[in-house]
Amino acid sequence: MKNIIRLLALSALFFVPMSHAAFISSLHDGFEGEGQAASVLNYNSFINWDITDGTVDLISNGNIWGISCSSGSFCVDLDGSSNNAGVMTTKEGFAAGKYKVSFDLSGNQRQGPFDTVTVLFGAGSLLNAVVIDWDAGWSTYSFMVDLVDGDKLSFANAGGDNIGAILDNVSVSAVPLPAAVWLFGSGLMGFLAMRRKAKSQHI
Ligand SMILES: [Ca+2]
Ligand SMILES: [Ca+2]
Ligand SMILES: [Ca+2]
Repeated sequence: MKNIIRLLALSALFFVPMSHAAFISSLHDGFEGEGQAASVLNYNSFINWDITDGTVDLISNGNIWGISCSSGSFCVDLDGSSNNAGVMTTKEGFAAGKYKVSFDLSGNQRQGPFDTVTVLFGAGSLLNAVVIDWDAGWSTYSFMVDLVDGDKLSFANAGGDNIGAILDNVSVSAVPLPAAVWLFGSGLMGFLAMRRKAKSQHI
């Protein structure tokens, strides 16, 4: 009986890592799936994002403000329409590991001088603070990051003049282990199999 209890306690220990399944390992969002017909000011119903402070605007490509998205029909003005620029944070946390993060950002396309966008992971690990001129065209920004379990990605435009940098095509992908590691792993397995075979021939 004692052994069974011990076994149960041990298996409970082994099952702890299963909770990692709650974390995601990729996110690709060009804001095309929100199901809106036009721009929505102070939009707060994103599929993949919580607005954890202030507001952002969902922008329809070529709207009355003449804002062009990087691709597709929708993108996001990171400074909404409430005089309090938003903080956009992924709803889900990412599983620990190495990731490639990229996103498209343009200037606010309306008035000078510039906007500053802070890109963060987790509890304040700064990925970058992008200073972007109002008339800067679309650029893709890419980074490699090491994440711990539960890290969330967030974007925050400084200020609150309702005119923020424009975000599109956010992509976060886990970077697979280098092929060399797999080769080494299968080589090791082959070696062990050979050893096992050699051993059995001795008997
Ligand atoms: Ca888009
Ligand atoms: Ca706005
Ligand atoms: Ca601004």
